[in-house]
Amino acid sequence: MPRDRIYTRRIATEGDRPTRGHPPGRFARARRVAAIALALCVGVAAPAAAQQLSAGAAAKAPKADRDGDRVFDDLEQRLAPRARDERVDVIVTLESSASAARVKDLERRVGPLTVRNRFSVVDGFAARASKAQVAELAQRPGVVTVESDGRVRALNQSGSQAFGVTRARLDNSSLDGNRDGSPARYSARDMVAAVLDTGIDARHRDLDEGKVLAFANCAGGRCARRRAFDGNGHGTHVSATLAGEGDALPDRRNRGVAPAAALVGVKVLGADGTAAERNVIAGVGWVVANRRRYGIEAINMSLGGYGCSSGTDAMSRAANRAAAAGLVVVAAAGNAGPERCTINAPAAASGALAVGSMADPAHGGFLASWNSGRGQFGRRIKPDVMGPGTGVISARSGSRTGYVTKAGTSTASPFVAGVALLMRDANPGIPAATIRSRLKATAFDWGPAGPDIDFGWGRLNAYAALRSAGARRLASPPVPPDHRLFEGRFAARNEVRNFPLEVRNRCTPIAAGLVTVPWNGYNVSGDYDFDVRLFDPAGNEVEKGTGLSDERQDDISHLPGRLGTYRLEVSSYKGTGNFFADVSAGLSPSAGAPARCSAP
Ligand SMILES: [Ca+2]
Ligand SMILES: [Ca+2]
Ligand SMILES: [Ca+2]
Ligand SMILES: [Ca+2]
Repeated sequence: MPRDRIYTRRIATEGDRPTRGHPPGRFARARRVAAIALALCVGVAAPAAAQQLSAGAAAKAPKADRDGDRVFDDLEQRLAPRARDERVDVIVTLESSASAARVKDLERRVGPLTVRNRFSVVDGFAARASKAQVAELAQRPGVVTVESDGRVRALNQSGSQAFGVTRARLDNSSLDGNRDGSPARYSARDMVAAVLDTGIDARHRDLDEGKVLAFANCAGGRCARRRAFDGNGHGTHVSATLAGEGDALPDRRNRGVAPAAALVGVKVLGADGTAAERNVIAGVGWVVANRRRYGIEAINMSLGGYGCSSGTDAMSRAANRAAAAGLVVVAAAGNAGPERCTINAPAAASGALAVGSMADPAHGGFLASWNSGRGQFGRRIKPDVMGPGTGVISARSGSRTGYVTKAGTSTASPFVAGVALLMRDANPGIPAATIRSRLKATAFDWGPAGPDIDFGWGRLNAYAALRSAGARRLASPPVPPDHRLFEGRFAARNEVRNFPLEVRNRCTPIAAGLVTVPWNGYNVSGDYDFDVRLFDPAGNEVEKGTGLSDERQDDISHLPGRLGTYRLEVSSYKGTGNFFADVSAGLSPSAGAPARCSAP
């Protein structure tokens, strides 16, 4: 292997990496410290909700009680520096209902608590309690856990066609979420999704005409009905991705996944995109209590707490309760990646479908490097599936016809929730658990064979999911880009592996995502640094990977200029270990080709 050549050329290219396809500021690699600083700068440019992702994830204790003393690690961490009488917001879960009498009885034992709310959807309550009271509460019979009432935030970052929805609706135009006889009218008899978010701007053309059947404001932890509004814009974008009519434009090209479905807005996040966890628990409770009244079939939560969760916390239990009540619960996996164990509640709940994000294969098809995931508690695998989460165009709040492009698992989650609604539209009797399992079983397997901690069960295949749910007339599945997985191991630095790619159509980008395993966190110490480059049939280098600040992943996207054998080169710039590379490309004449592409 020509190690010396590679090494020499590497030095020449340091700090000069292309940034295409990624959020801004992701080109640093020569100086690891600078790279971390840049990650924080990305947060400043993003909405407030996303700012703390990079900064807070590493230090945050998980939502889990690893030592079994009934006090969650996140609360232990929060209480550690505090005095005995200092009070913090907590959530207490109980073996049975948090009746007023039961809470009063606890107060008689541990002293007065400032009770914020008693929950209906889980047995428990939110309160302010001192460090000493937390210790006493954990000893009381009937108390299951005491955890921090932490913050949740909208999971922002900033292609129906590629994920099979467009083709499914071409084959069966009745797959739109309408079930009450008129696509122009909205009612509880239509497919209905509840969107727990910052609100919904129901004056946008894509969300007007009665689409928002009801709106509840749960700010402050108690839900009350009021007129729909969105002081942030996140919830509006999410809502229109799920069910936007698309009529803000004449050709309706930005319509949502289930454009004739109705929505119920549940405002749990403030205008700054954050809120206390108790708001979310209250919001889920409101949806469960009102599901029959408004015909709610699914819940979308493009939000999450900080730090990873074992799925046993109160928000996760609320999600599980909603799933047990028959609702399809879909939650964004989070954008806190690529650190280990970054999926937070409610996506961590076993009853929630945790959605990670990928670029639309037409735009490259790689795993979004900000995905949360990678090794949850025990043997559980999260995320569950990958949806489209880069360059997603959807309604802009505060405008009648405006659109805005966003990215992140926030945008992938409502897409999957929309597909879940269409599965119910095709088969109203299908249980929520079956929808979850079919969405997973029909996904295209990416990454290492079988479910894995990066891609979960794989890339959403909406067409196959709808067919498996019983949707009729789906007889012409779209041909996805060809997918190859290359795996290997480097025993020393500067080793090189080459993988040939016989490209047979020029309409499908060659996209490669190199992932280094075992995962080793931010490579600030330079433990691993593997690189990927692409050479055309003439041997010219046409692309080199856009490694991010984490260095665990290195991506390429290239529209081939010619047919023939391209060469993907993977090399170890630093460190040793295993790697895998997912490649998507047009290795057969028709694979993944957009309908309008006429190149051979
Ligand atoms: Ca503990
Ligand atoms: Ca209707
Ligand atoms: Ca409209
Ligand atoms: Ca896999």
